Order: sequence, then structure tokens, then C-alpha cells
Amino acid sequence: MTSERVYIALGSNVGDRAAHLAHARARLNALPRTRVIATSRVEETTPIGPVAQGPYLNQMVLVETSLSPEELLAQCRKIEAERGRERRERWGPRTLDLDIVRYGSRTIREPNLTIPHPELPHRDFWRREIAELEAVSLA
Ligand code: A4P
Ligand code: MG
Repeated sequence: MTSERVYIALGSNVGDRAAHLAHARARLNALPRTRVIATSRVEETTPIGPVAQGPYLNQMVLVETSLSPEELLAQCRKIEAERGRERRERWGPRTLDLDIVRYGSRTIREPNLTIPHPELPHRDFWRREIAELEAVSLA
């Protein structure tokens, strides 16, 4: 089965932010037919969007997987739930968020899944983190 390179963005701004990110990295690496190839630096970032909230820790993870995009999304939702993620308002504070930013070179436009992630052009820290991972993974 062929596998694809997928960039997953981690974000947290509630509770023990570093521990939430560590949980996500470990769980992604333990998923079936999936392994973590490289991780970017963890960055503290100013919250984006209309909601007043605390600063985020953000990190990009590069995985190789043969899970389908839909299977991977379901796993990401499960990992978020394990850290007590509650969905109240869009762009509101969260213990743990996993966004699939890129999935190989695919373009997906489904009601519950848009790839590349539509915020990619607007988030400098994501683009910086991806550039960091591309440098590592091509070396
Ligand atoms: N969904 C669609 N496409 C995707 C994708 N590529 N990856 C759907 C993951 N999910 C995707 O997500 C809502 C629905 O989006 C999911 O059910 C899935 O089917 P959600 O996580 O429940 O809601 P959300 O996170 O509030 O919305 P969204 O649009 O994912 O927002 P973002 O982009 O995650 O923004 N500031 C800083 N500094 N750092 C941050 O990381 N994040 C946000 C949240 C706001 N401000 C931030 C940060
Ligand atoms: Mg999200």
C-alpha cells in the first residue's frame, strides 16, 4: 500500500499546553500504518481571530501514512477528545486541535474536510514550520 506525506498542525491554548502536544505526537506515531517522520519546533503564537483568549503553542508534524484522509481525520478527532476537547465556538480556546494542513499533493473539498487547509495562506507560522520540515525531510 502506498503511503503519503501529511502535514498535521497541532495547537493548544488551554491547560498544560506542552503535555497536550506531546500526547498528540505520541498518539500519531502509534496510529496504524502511520509514523511520525519529523516535528517542527514548538512556537508560542499570538491568538488569531475574533475571540479573546490566551497564547497558543503550535507545532507542525510530518507523518507518513496509508490511512485515507477521512480515516486520518477521524483519528485526529479522537486524539482531540482524549484531551478533553470541547467544541463551543469556532476559533475559540482549545486544549488540543489537530488540523490536516496538507495531504500529499491532494486537493479535497468535502463538507467536513478541506485540503489544503484554507487557513494555510494566512498563517505565517504554519508556512514557516512546513519550510523547516521540508528542509529536514529532504536532507
Ligand atoms: N475540517 C475541514 N477541513 C479540515 C482539515 N483540513 N483538518 C473540519 C481538520 N479538520 C478539518 O473543526 C471544525 C471542522 O473542520 C471539523 O469537524 C472538520 O470536519 P474544529 O476543530 O471543530 O473547529 P475549529 O478548530 O474551531 O475550526 P477550524 O476552522 O479548524 O479553525 P482553526 O483553523 O483550527 O483555528 N491562533 C493561534 N495563534 N494558533 C492557532 O493554532 N487556531 C485557531 C483555530 C484560532 N486561532 C489560533 C489557532
Ligand atoms: Mg480545527
